[in-house]
Amino acid sequence: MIAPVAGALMSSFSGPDHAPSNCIDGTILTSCLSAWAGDGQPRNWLTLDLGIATRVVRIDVYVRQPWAPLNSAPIEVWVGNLTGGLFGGANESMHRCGRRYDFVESTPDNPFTQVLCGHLGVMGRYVTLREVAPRLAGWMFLSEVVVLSLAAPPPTSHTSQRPLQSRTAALIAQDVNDRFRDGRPADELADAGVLVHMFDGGESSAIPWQMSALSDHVSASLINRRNPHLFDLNTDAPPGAKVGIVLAPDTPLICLYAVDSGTLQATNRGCGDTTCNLSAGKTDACSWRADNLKSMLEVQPWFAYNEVLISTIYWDHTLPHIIEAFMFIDDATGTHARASDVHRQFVQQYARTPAENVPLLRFTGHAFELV
Ligand SMILES: [Ca+2]
Repeated sequence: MIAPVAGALMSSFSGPDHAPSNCIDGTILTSCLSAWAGDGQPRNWLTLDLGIATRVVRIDVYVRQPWAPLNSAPIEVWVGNLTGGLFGGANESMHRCGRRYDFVESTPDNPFTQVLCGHLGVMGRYVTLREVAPRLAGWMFLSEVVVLSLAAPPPTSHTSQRPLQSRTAALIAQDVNDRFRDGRPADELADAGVLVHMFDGGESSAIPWQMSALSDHVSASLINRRNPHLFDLNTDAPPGAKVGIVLAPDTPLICLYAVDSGTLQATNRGCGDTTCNLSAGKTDACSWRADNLKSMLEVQPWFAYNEVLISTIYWDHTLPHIIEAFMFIDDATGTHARASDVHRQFVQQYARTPAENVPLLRFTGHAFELV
């Protein structure tokens, strides 16, 4: 699970646009950058404060911004109870995860670098990335650092010690159809309907269910029987384009638009700068807060699809859980074949895990049929 981060400190930073908080703000499009350090200067470092001692199993590092300077020295990742970068290599309260890294820039098929801390993880309140010494003059540049911890242990009651039974494909299809049939304007996602991301070119080419990290948000639509409209690339869609993913009903949303708002270039993780409210009555020039789902659905035009935004970083780090089903709209040549191909790849990837039950569904506009 993603560990909450309470704050970040850096040895120095080059200005307010590159503050250390930019490396923990949930978007890969903002970065933290140290001030220039000359030859012989202390090495640069970035420390994340997790607030409490946490068992860290993995740290994922995004480096993305084509104009920016590359890191000028290899970087080590440490977990423990000390803040800052001045601890000694043999300090018993700090433990290094992985090796020394020359973090490379995020690419569509390799959005981040994984730093592993072993199967059991490493306990610590602080995660520090620091340059190796000795070093030459240069910068330290990172875009986002995500800390993964072991999931909290289950409560120790007799009933919770039984392993969770994974749902069968038929049961998942039934759950999706129940939510579609009963969906209505409501603030809880599971009460409002079914969340669907239609493939729109933002996916990784090598792994179609992984986002490419070219954007910090992913677009989806919340549909139900009352309003089943979906983004589908319309008539110019190539064969097989009308394929999508049904997202888990616990997926957190960033913000909401009552119509397609072309958010790709919008600031503030796609949410823009104007927040909707009921008295303004606007439907397209503003975004609704995620906890105003009911209001957004109430103003959504009956003939249009809505646009709901999800964090790319959340998506990356909750695979395969975020994927409840694959789906397709069977009205274009090759769509069923393309969907089957993606679904087969996914099931092979997650064989012998609960995710191997993720079904493929045909969406008719009225229901999801198990294929
Ligand atoms: Ca960032």
